[in-house]
Order: sequence, then C-alpha cells, then structure tokens
Amino acid sequence: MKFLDYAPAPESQALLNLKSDYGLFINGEFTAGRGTPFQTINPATEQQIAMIATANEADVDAAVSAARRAYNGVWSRLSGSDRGKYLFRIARLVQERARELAVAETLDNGKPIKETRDVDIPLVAAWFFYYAGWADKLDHAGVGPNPSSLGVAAQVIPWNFPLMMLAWKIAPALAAGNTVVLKPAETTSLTALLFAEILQQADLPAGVVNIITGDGSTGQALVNHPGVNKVAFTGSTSVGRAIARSVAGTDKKLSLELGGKGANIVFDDAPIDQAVEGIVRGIFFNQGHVCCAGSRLLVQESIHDDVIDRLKRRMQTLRLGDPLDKNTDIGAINSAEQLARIRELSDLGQQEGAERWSADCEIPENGFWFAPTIFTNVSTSHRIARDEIFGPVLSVLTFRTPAEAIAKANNTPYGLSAGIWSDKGSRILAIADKLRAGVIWANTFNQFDPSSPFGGYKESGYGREGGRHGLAAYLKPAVRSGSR
Ligand code: TAP
Repeated sequence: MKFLDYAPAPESQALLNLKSDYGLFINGEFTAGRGTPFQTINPATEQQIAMIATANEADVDAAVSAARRAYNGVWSRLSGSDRGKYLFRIARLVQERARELAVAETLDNGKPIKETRDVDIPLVAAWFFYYAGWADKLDHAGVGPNPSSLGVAAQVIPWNFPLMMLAWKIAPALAAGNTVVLKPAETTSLTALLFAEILQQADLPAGVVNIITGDGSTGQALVNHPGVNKVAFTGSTSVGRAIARSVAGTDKKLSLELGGKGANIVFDDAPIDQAVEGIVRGIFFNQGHVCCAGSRLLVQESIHDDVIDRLKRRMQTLRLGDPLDKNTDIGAINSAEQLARIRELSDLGQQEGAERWSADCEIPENGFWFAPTIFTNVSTSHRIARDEIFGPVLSVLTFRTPAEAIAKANNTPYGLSAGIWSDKGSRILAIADKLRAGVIWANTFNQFDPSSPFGGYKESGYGREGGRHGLAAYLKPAVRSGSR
C-alpha cells in the first residue's frame, strides 16, 4: 500500500503497536483504498496517529458485493445459535483487547481514558454479549414467528462514541442474520479497523462485516448503493434528512438516530448534591459530545441559586487535560471543526444576553480544548437553548410549575432524552409520561444498557437501538404461505 509521507507520533505507535497506515477491510482482508488516504490525528496533540485509506465508489461496490456473497453463501444459512457463537467470540476478544482498544479510542477521539476504560469498551463487549444471546431467539423480537433477515445492512456512524456506535450497529445486524458494510466517521476510523482485526481473530466468515473508511462521500455512495437492503445511520439531523431523501422511493429499510437537546429537569425536592453530579454527568461526560446530553438544565426557580452555586463549585474540581491521564475528567474536543462550532454558538449565547461562566482551567497549548461552561439567564428563544452545541456547554433555564417544566422541556424540535430529579416517584412518572423524549432517566443521567431501547422522537430520528426493538430494525416478518 502507498500512503502519503508523514511524521508518525512515536509514543502512540510504540504503546499500541499501531501500524502507520490502515487499509479498508473488505471480504475479510485489509486492502488499499482507491481514493486518496487521509490522516487521523490525536485531537489532544494534533499529531498524526496513522494514515487511513479512502474508499471510492468501486471500493464501496466491492464491499457491498462481498457482503452480498457472504449473506447468500454463509451467513443467512447459519443457525441462530451458530451466529451467536461468533458474537460471543467477538465479545470475549473485545474484553481481551479492552486495554488496547481503550487507549486507541482515547488517542483517536480525545475522550478521557477513564471513560473509554470504564464505559465505552465495556459497553461494546456488553452489546455483543447481549445480542449473541438473541441470535437464536428471533421469534421473540416482536416481528412475529420465523422472521427473516433483510440482507446487506449499510451502517454509517459518527465520531463521538466510535466503537460503541459500531457495536450498537453491528451486533444486532449480525444476530438477526444480516451482513454489514460499515463506514465510521472520518476523524475516528482507527478503532473500527482494530475491530476488523478482532473479526479476523474470531474467524468471522469473510465478507460478513466490511469496514470502509473515507469522508461523507463514501457514506453517501454506500447508502445510495442499490445492493443495500437496510440503512442505519447515526449522526447529524441534516445528514439524516439527506439520507432519508435518498432512500425514499427504494425498498431499503431505514433507521435514523440523530441529534438532541435533552432537558435535565431538577425539582426543588430533589437530592441536590446527587442532582449536581447528574448535571455534570449529563453535560460534561465525553466533553458533551453526546446526542442525548442533558444540555438544557431546567431548574425550579426556588433552588436555582443554590444549584448553580454548587454546580460551579463542582465544575472547579473537574480536571481538563491529557486524555490518557486516568484522573482527567474533560478530554479534548474531537476536531478543529467541532471546536469552532462550540465557540461560535457560545459566543452567540453571550451576544444574545445570556450570562457565561467557565471553570478555571489551564488549556493545553496544542490540541482542541474547551473549558466546561454554563450559561445562566437563558431564554427559550436563545440559540443556545435551541441548537445542539455538542460540546461541554450547559444552558440553564428556570421553571416554577411542573406544567411549565414540561412545556419548556418539549419546546425543541428534538426528542431524544430527558432527566427528571425529584424525591417523589409519582411525580417522576407523571412528568415522564408527558415528555416527548425517547429516553428518560430518573434521578440519574447518561446510563446505557444493551437491553434498553434507545432512540428519538421528532427531529431526533426514528427506529430504536438496543433491546429487542433494536433487533426488529434488522428483521422482516415471515412471508406467510398463500400471501405474496
Ligand atoms: P454527521 O456529520 O452527520 O456524520 C455522521 C456520519 O455520516 C459520518 O460517518 C460522516 O462521515 C457521514 N456522512 C456525512 N455526510 C454524509 C452523507 N451525505 N451521506 C452519508 N453519510 C454521510 O455527524 P457527526 O458530526 O459525525 O456526529 C454528530 C451528530 O451525530 C450530532 O448531531 C449528534 O447528536 C448525532 N449523534 C446522534 C446519536 C444518536 S444515537 N441519536 C448518537 C451519536 C451522535 P464523515 O465523518 O467522513 O463526514
């Protein structure tokens, strides 16, 4: 393979034994892409980690053809329990290589090692274990007896939880008997290619999973490919809309997981210190690069000052810096583009009259960083209360009555997540019933479990991932005899 000249980042290469360049993973083998390779960098240092191949249309076609051959030749003929064995094997290999995957994910994405180590990678393994158990129980997936797989699934994922999003996509697709072509995000393709090595270790039949890297045009070529039966996309609402348009009029099945502007609602009877922890977890976990982040705090007026005081004190204790340091709470912003967007929206918040406050922290000289920030005096018309910032920036609004809390929480084009903090279970249930959000946490925030369906309403997309609902997205009902 030929790639561009570059100066490698020696410490990361040595630590992980990373290669200097990575090809596409098609039909069980790594192969050079026909497009121009691109560099993947460590957003905490701006140093190059490796060069990654770009798939052009011919490569996309080769990947879809490989997936089709694998579907017809092997995967659709295997019993559910045999498919499950492969998934169990993949889950165990992820556990065996957990440390390496955590470090690689942190290097390539910028998120703190304590998150990749304790959240991302364990959840990747959990997703494969969970769906391994489902592979021979598809009759109970909710689409009737003897459901069929769809065929070849095209899956396009974002950069905020690279391996976790990959697991959310690949595990149910394979369990349901589909084969896959997956395109990771351009800035975080590395760990998907390490995962491809795991597929080789697991002896997964060639072509069952193909991983093609590149920019948005590679993703576009994949979802538009006529050989694809299912498109599963996680990413921005704007790209999701474009994909929905391109899939319209075809028989491709589509699921979309898009953006969010989650409300974290704190009532005056809530345990305040716990709520403050939940607010921090809601917006500063993964630098706020979380579609279901609690990016709008709705706090009852009577406790506003107390909550904000305690929140600011807690924010002063957050450590921003080297993502590989296990004491780091706030890592790097994933890319220069994302940092520019966070800065732009935050500056706009100030111009619109909201009050800005950031924790004091030293910002490293290189890399992309943004101090944890809150805006108070925010009104529902402010852009920072409406637009997804996708960064460590919290917009604080107040409410007096439960009805006002519900109205403000629902006053968004999105409908992905919400949190409710209250001492009263009955209040939590009553409010949850009226929120238009696919996921609602009670006295906690940003907790994930493979058995729990996840997805949105309104402009947050449609379809669910996780649980049996996640399987149903990759199945169709059996054709009954006598019907056509
Ligand atoms: P996008 O820019 O939408 O990119 C997502 C993926 O789509 C990337 O792999 C991207 O490739 C690819 N892509 C770009 N243009 C495409 C096109 N025209 N056709 C097909 N694929 C295309 O989103 P992002 O910036 O990576 O991720 C952030 C967004 O994802 C946020 O809005 C966030 O809320 C959302 N998100 C949602 C969820 C759920 S579960 N709802 C989870 C995580 C993230 P490149 O990277 O090469 O551009």
